[in-house]
Order: sequence, then structure tokens, then C-alpha cells
Amino acid sequence: MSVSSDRSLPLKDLGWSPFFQQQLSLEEAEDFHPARVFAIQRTHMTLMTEAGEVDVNLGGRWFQLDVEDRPTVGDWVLLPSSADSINRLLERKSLLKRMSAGQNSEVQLIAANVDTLFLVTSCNADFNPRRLERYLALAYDAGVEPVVVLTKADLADDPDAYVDEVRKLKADLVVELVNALEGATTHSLRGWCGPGQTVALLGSSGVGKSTLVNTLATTEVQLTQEIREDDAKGRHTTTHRSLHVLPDGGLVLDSPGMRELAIGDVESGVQQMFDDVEALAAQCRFADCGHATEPGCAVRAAIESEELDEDRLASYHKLRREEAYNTETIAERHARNRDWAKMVKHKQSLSHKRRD
Ligand SMILES: Nc1nc2c(ncn2[C@@H]2O[C@H](COP(=O)(O)OP(=O)(O)OP(=O)(O)O)[C@@H](O)[C@H]2O)c(=O)[nH]1
Ligand SMILES: [Mg+2]
Ligand SMILES: [Zn+2]
Repeated sequence: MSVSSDRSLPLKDLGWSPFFQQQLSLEEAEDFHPARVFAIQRTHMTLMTEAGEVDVNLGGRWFQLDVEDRPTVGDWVLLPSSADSINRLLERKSLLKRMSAGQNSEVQLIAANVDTLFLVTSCNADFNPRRLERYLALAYDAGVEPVVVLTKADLADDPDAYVDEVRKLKADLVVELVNALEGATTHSLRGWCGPGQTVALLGSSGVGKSTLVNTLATTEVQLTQEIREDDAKGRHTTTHRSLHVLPDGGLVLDSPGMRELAIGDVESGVQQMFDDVEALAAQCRFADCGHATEPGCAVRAAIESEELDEDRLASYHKLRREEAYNTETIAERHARNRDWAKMVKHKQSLSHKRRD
């Protein structure tokens, strides 16, 4: 095991807390070192321990497990003193996940044990309230506090108009307007970056996630690149997720820009995002009201009185449908895997019997 000890930190500054400590047996506490996953590239993992950085290989057995049972960035794992592979994964405080894009969509883990999610979007063509709703549903479902960070305030004619748009999405939503290149304007973000606190940055390519990480770290830890001039789109500069320790404590997780965010298995997140619509729906005359042409529909009434936005209702329907569809797909796949595992076991026991 090779440990580079130039950056050693007490465990609690890496986010360790009683929640994790109490998961260890007495033997485990003696024989293993807790380590936090700082980056994963294919089978190569960069871990941070009290003694410094450790590189290990993620053995093949992990890839036979369900996606959710494999380590992801931000996870805590146990590392034996002698070996160069990890022993086990500790239970997570929070887990951010999405569905992969495309036909055969699968759950993908984004990050574990995150305290705050910076939803980064810029005051230009990237800005999209409907997309923000998806990101917010993801955060609410994981029980992670979302903060909408609007970058490139310095380039916009009327940056406050963007803040107003975000505030319409949900009452009490925290919004911060920054120039990610400038330390002074990002000062407001430091409140979420105290020692041992983990902040993850998510958003499209080119919005300034890595720029923000560099400014918060006060040094260039991540590569950044100019966006395309014609359509303001980024160039997918960051290619894998990684955690970074800030000089004043706090950990930030930079991630590659997302092309689209498909959601699944986040029903409660969608409900929390649209709790205003859900409250109206509870007043409809029919419990199974589709909020279309039914009499006594409180949702339609709210649209007519302009208390509720038509776009917001459409968005609610769309996210609910997508969420339900993907959740069902996940459940079906789990059932299929279970059946398959049963079949394999059965065949194995038959061949054992034959040998006996
Ligand atoms: N003027 C200004 N430029 C910014 C701001 N934030 C980011 N930029 C610029 O936007 C470009 C893209 O920034 P990055 O930090 O590489 O974007 P990213 O979100 O990390 O992009 P990916 O890694 O591709 O996902 C760079 O040229 C930055 O200098 C800002 O607040 N103001
Ligand atoms: Mg980047
Ligand atoms: Zn209704």
C-alpha cells in the first residue's frame, strides 16, 4: 500500500462523524482505516485517509454487485493496513443518483455523503427553470440542501431577473449570484464549506463549476476551458468526479457537465419540489383527478386564477410520468436479476447433487 502523506488531515475534517464511527465493530475499529473515496476512474480509486492519499484498485467482485452497492465518490470505505483493496462500504448519510440517458436506462450514482448541493447554472442561454426543477427534485429526494448558484453575473445585463425566476420555483429557495472568477463574490458560498462539510457541484458543461472550485480552493486544482461562442455551450472539460479539500476546511466535489438529467426512484423528491401543486390536488373533488377536464378540480381553478403557472403544471405532470416510468423499469430489472440469480443457484445445486 502506498501512502503519500503530504496532505494528511484529521478524519473529521474529511467528513467523518459518529454516524460512520458507530457502524464499526470493535475488531474493525482496530484492524481497518476509514478512507474517503476522492475519485474513481474505471477500477482505479483515489482514497483519502488520516495518513494521506492512497491509490487502490477496485476488485472485480464489486462489479458483480448492484450499482448502488458499489462505492462512489464521497463514500466511506474500510481499508486494511496490509492489503491494497477495500474491505467494505459504510452506510451512507445521503446518496445522489440519476438515470443514465438512453433506451436501456440504469441507475447511476453521482455522489455519496453530500451535505449541500450547489446547483450551478449561468446567467445566459444555459439558464432553464424546467431543468432546475429536476435538479431540485434530486436534491430533495436525497435530503441534501440545495443552493442555486447563478454564475456569470458579471456578463449579464440584468442578473437579478434570473434570481427572480429561480425564486418562482419554490418558496424559501436559496439563490446566490456570483462571478465564479472572483473570490469576493463567492464569499457568500463559504458558509456551506465549513470544516468537514461536503458540497457537490452539479450543472451543465461550461457554467463554471471548476472555475468555482478553483476560486474556493484559491488555487488551480481543476482545468477550465472557454465555452463555445456561438451557443454558450461548454466543452465537457471535466471528465470525472473528484473531491477537493479547501484551505479553510470543507470539501468540494467537482463533476463533469451533465447533458441531461433523467430522474428515477425519486418520487418523494418530485412531491417536495411540487408541494404547492400537491396541496392543490388534495383539494380536487376526485381523489384520482387528472387535472384536465374533471369538475371540481382545484388545480385547474388555480391556473384560471393565475395562482399557478400552466408551465409549472405541465412540468409537474412530465416529471411525475418520467419518475414513475423509470422507477418501474428499475423494479422490473431488480426482479429480473433476482430470477436470474435464483435460476443460476438452482442449476448449481443440481450439478452439485449430480456430483454427490
Ligand atoms: N465572466 C465569467 N466567466 C466565467 C464565470 N464562471 C465561469 N466562467 C468561464 O466559463 C468557462 C467555463 O468554465 P468551467 O469552469 O470550465 O466550466 P465547467 O462547468 O467546469 O464545465 P465542464 O467541466 O465542461 O462541465 C471558463 O472560460 C470560465 O473562465 C463567471 O462567473 N464569470
Ligand atoms: Mg469543469
Ligand atoms: Zn384536479
